[in-house]
Formats: sequence, structure tokens, C-alpha cells
Amino acid sequence: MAKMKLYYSPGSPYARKVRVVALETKLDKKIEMVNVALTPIAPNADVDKHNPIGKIPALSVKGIDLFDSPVICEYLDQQHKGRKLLPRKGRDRWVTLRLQAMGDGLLDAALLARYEGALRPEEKRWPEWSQGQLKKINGVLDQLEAEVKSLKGKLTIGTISVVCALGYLDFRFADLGWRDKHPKLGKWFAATSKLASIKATVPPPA
Ligand SMILES: N[C@@H](CCC(=O)N[C@@H](CS)C(=O)NCC(=O)O)C(=O)O
Repeated sequence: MAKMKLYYSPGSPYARKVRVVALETKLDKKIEMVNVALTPIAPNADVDKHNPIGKIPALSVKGIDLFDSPVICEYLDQQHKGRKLLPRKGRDRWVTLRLQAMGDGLLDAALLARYEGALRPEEKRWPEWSQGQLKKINGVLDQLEAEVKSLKGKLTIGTISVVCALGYLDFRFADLGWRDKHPKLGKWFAATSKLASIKATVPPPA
């Protein structure tokens, strides 16, 4: 069988979700990794061919291009026989998908804030808009701190998304000091960061 092809970059937190899932499901050997660089103002022609939204991750498999990260993660989870990272049914499924939505939602806000602060020309920046994104980030952090119990247990697609989101804050927003007001979440993150799949996918030094 032809290898699947994953378009990713080592610093992309959404692609990290997929890389963690690939390791956890032991499908990593079946995936060829294609390292690409891109931003909204410097798109990548190769990625554009596989994802009309022009974003990573994108996974080329059996003549079909899959995106975005939740879709790819669910696809990979269906391709292995081990413990499922996305429960098929019942309350656990919705708890997992809700957690994924929180991790991804934090990331969406963080990435917008990052693009605003790092890509947009200084004279065009809009502080209130960035503060609005920061409010969303803090909203998710507060919620996760309040329900840290729901994160405990074996990795799921939900907790993978959360760990990648928190890792992205450390990578791009180290000054935020998110652990100060979220100590229980910080403790959970420290413990989870020791897992092999999480360690193997840490973003490179900023
Ligand atoms: N909802 C998408 C978001 C993917 C995303 O925003 N990826 C970033 C890299 S971390 C990207 O490709 N940015 C380029 C752009 O926005 O044009 C997912 O879950 O995969």
C-alpha cells in the first residue's frame, strides 16, 4: 500500500495533534512526512494542491486529501485495531469531542493573536482585537482548570488537542505565564508531557 503523506511543519500545533495520533496508533511508519513552511501571506503551492483552505495539516491517502486536524485524527483512529482515541459512542464520545473543541478553540484564538502580533505590520495592529483573542484563551484555560478531572486517564483525541494547545502557549506565548492561575492544569500538563508521543513532537525552540 502506498504510504500516506502528511503535510506538516514541526511548529504547527494542529499538525502536532495528528503526529501524536499517528504515534499513539502506531501508524507513523505508514506516513511519509512532508515538512512545509507557510503563513496566510506566504502560502505553499504544494499544500494548496492538497487543501483548498491552504492550511496544514493535510493528509493525502488513497487518492483523497483529508483536512483539517479533527478529520485526519478521526480517519487515523479508524485505521488501527488498538484502543480508540475517539470513543465511538456514548457520553465519552461527546466529552472527548468537546475537549477537542476547547483545545482547537484555544489554538484558533492563539494563532490569530500570533499572526496579528508577528505578521501584521506594526502600524496596522489592533490591540483590542488581540485582547479579544486573549480573552478566549483565558476563558478556555479557566474552564479546563475548573474541570481538570475530565482530562485524567488515557490519552484521547480531546486531551491530545488540549496538550498541543498548552504546548503552543509555551512555544509562542511563554510570557503569558498560563500556569500561574491554572496550577492544576499545569500539573496535568507536566505529567502528560512525559508520554513518549508528546515528548517526540515538542515544537523546536522558538
Ligand atoms: N482548523 C485547522 C487549522 C489549521 C491551521 O490553521 N494551520 C496553520 C498552521 S498551525 C496554517 O496552516 N496556517 C496557514 C494559514 O492560515 O494560511 C485544523 O484543525 O487543522
